[in-house]
Amino acid sequence: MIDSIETKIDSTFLVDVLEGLRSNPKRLSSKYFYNEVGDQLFQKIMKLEEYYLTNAEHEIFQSRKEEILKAFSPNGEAFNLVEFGAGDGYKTKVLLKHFITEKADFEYMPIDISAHALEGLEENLKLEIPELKISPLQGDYFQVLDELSHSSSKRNIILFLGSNIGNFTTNQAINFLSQIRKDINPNDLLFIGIDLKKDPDTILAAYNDKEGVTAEFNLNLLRRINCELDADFDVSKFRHYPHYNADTGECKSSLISLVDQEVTIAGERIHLKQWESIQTEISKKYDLQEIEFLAKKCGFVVDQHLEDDRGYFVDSIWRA
Ligand code: AVJ
Repeated sequence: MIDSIETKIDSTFLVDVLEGLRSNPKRLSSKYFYNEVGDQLFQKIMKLEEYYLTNAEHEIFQSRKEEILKAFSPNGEAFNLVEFGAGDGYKTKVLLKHFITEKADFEYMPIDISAHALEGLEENLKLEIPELKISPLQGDYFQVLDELSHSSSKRNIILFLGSNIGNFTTNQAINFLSQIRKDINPNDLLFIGIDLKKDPDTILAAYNDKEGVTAEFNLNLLRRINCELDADFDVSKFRHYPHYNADTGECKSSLISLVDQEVTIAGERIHLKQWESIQTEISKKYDLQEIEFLAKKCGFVVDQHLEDDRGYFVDSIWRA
């Protein structure tokens, strides 16, 4: 009996969820947003008017693609384009198409934990850009990067786009980026997309869209826990609550319990007081000075900042 429960339930997920809900304040990790429904909702978010991040980075790629290729391959040298957490490749395609048109000598290597996501991306790219050399790598970012650094003599350009770095606290970001720095070779580059501090109203709107897609995205985490961890959250008793702290640049999302309630997860009962929150996501915003400090702290040198016209977003090129 116990055996059958254990094989049905992903134990890391369960341990993380229980640990987070036993903590004070309660928390759940945003990395668990992305099941199949979560992936679809995030695709929808990226198309929202309010979610300026995707358009801003797309604009940067569109208007600076020549410069970007020049930075990646100044004299036509071969390179590997290694993308961490590639998603649907909507923005990356702008670069890939340009590089192909310019006959750049490169291979595209999207890395993802999800084999499913990688298969979809590869299929789509093979249709849309048949000339592209693509080698998807399934696994942990650092393991893959470490292997690649030892096995390939070509320059590795690491793409970490879309302000995914924003999901980390400053300390987590420092650890993550320092690990990248440790794993790469001297001639390699990190190309990192970061959302910038701006009018707090603009930021809040991006995480509180009128259609309620972001609210669904956040609440979907509870639905996922219900399905996968045998839990009984009543989603209607929670409210999506994004809040931005201009002092720290942290836009946090939480789920607020609207009533005093009890939830059962894999047999364990968790009590939630009325108005108690569960922290689910941090989407940190930086300014250019903080980005330079972060780069330096992690052992990188900033080569270039590429910003969109409104100054909403930056793609920053760091060298080892
Ligand atoms: C994919 C982590 C960059 O934090 O802006 C979008 C995820 N969350 N809307 C972000 C997200 C709510 C997104 N990142």
